[in-house]
Amino acid sequence: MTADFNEDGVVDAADLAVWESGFGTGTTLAEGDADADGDVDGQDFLLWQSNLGTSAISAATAVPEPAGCALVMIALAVGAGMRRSRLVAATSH
Ligand SMILES: [Ca+2]
Ligand SMILES: [Ca+2]
Repeated sequence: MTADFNEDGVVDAADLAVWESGFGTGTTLAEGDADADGDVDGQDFLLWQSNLGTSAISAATAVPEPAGCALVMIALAVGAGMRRSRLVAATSH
């Protein structure tokens, strides 16, 4: 599975922007559906976050502050997000 929504070969903030645009309404990979279950939700964000963690780009520098705050709220809403956030933070410092 991949969270490369815009299919440019890297998982980065541009893909997050695609996910944000498709959140709640998208149904395809190009709209942010990373796990191919026909919706764009928190699970797809977690996949994006997981894919991002394996690249050289850290979420802290790639995501503008307002978007970062919104994403933290979304991560809290889906529950499992917090642990992954800490893992990303731990590996990017
Ligand atoms: Ca991409
Ligand atoms: Ca999905």
